Formats: sequence, C-alpha cells, structure tokens
Amino acid sequence: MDIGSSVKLSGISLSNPLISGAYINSKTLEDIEILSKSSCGAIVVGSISLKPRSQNTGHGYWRHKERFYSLNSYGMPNGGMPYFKQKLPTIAKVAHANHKVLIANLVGFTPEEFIELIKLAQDSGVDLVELNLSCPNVWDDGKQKVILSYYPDLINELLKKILLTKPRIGIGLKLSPLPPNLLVEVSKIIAKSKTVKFVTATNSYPNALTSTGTKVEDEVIFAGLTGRALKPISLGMVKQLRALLPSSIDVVGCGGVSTANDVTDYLSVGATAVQIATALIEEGPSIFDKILFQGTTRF
Ligand code: RRO
Repeated sequence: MDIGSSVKLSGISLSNPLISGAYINSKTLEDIEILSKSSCGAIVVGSISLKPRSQNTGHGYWRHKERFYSLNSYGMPNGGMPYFKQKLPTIAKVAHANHKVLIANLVGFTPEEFIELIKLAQDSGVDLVELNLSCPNVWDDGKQKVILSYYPDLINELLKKILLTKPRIGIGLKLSPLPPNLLVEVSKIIAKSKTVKFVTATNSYPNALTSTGTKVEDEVIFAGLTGRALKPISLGMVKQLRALLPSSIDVVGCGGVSTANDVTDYLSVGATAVQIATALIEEGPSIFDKILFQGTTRF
C-alpha cells in the first residue's frame, strides 16, 4: 500500500493521507506556519471555541516512561473568536500557499455556538470543519462539561440545527472511543443526518488516571488517554464505522499513529486518511517525513 499518494477527503484532494491532528501546537498562526513547512497533506487548526480559554493549571501532558500511552488535560486553550476572526483568513492563506488543506476543529457548548464557529470557518477560507464532539478535559467549577459523543440525542439535535443553516463547507465529526451499542446508535444518526461528510475516530479516551496520579489541581483530576495504547480501540472503531456508514461519508483514523505500518493499518480497514497528534508532541513535525520515507514492512 502506497501511503505517499494523494487521497480525496470529502471531495477535497490531499497530497498524502497524513493530517496533523488538533493538538497543543496547532492553535496559532505561528503554529500553522511551522506545520505548513512539514510534509503532511492537511493541517487541523484548533480546537477553536467561541470564547478564549486558558490552559488548565498543571503540566497538561504526561507520558508513560516506555511510551505505551500519554495522558493530557490541557482544557482546550485557544484564542477564541477574538483571535481567530482576525487570524483565521491568514492561517488559511498560509496553509494553501504551502499546498495544505486546512481543517478547523471547532468546539461549541451549544448548537448555536457551533453554528457561529462554522460560519467563521466558512467565511475565512477554511476547507473543511471537524466538530469536536469529544473533548474530555473541560471542567467548569469542578463539573465536567458534557462529552457530546456519548449523547446520541444531543448529536441528533446539533446536526438537525446545523442542516437548517445550509452550511457551504464540508462538515466532519471527531468522536470519542465508543462502546459498540453506542457506536451503532451514533452511526445511524450520522448516516441519516445529510450534514456529515467525514468522521474522525478517535479523540482521546476520557477520564483516565495513572497509578502515579494525573492530578492537575483539586477539581481537575482526570485526563484523556492517547498514544499507542489507544490504537487498537480506534482501529476497531474505524473498521466498525466503515461498515456502518454509507461510502459517501469518509472515515479518518486517529489514535497511536507514529509509523508507516500504523498508517497502513488504518487505511486497510477503510480509513481515507489518518491524523497524527501525540507523535507530533513526541517527535515534532519531522514525523511526517519519517513516516513517508520509512516505507512499510507489510502489504
Ligand atoms: O485541550 C484538551 O485538553 C484536549 C482536547 Br480540546 C481534545 O479534544 N482532546 C484531548 O485529548 N485534549
């Protein structure tokens, strides 16, 4: 399997199937300038929320000493509408000048907030949006914000409201790791929504702890699990989604990708492309060159 060839994601050509996923260094114009110089096919900017958010206190990121997994609890720090209204058009221009597709990862706390953010992306020259239905680390006053992926009725309501606005931009959903029954239910909603062009599986597994603790501060105890340990779960979800969704909806693999073999694993179960995030933290943007030039030991 050739992982260096162009692919079409929701009708848009990527020079290769490697996408830099939303992570801690994909939130500013300067971050995107750096990622634009890498050899990925597309860049995700975000997560972007309506209001600016600062990082949860504490380190935000922990790695297992043998790198079996990582944990994060950043809490979605980003400049919000004030920053992105000004910078997103330039971010899109920078990505396009470097032949990268630009995907904006958006987080609303109500359907109306999602709709406002979709409009911002549309008006700023972004190519696709990815609605983040899966951020595990947002806590206000000690209470965790709802992780939409686990609430099919709320997803249904959100997609119906978005459809009424007749969005011009292709819309994707980034999901949490889901158990099989919920996955079937959510897939049915996505399949009949007429709103969704791609699904990314998966974001981090919520509310993880290590034996040494992941305590950030008293009210923020848990973190999202990513990296190698997540890959079998995300890979299984991609295969299930590919069987559950119509072929008009693409599936993007995400979880534990750091080698060419990881990429072929996802593509071989039906992913159109893959996102890389934890390995970007660990290895930096040269990860894309490493993957593209190392070749695979299978297929
Ligand atoms: O910022 C975060 O803590 C975060 C986000 Br928005 C997300 O979607 N997934 C994640 O693991 N961390």
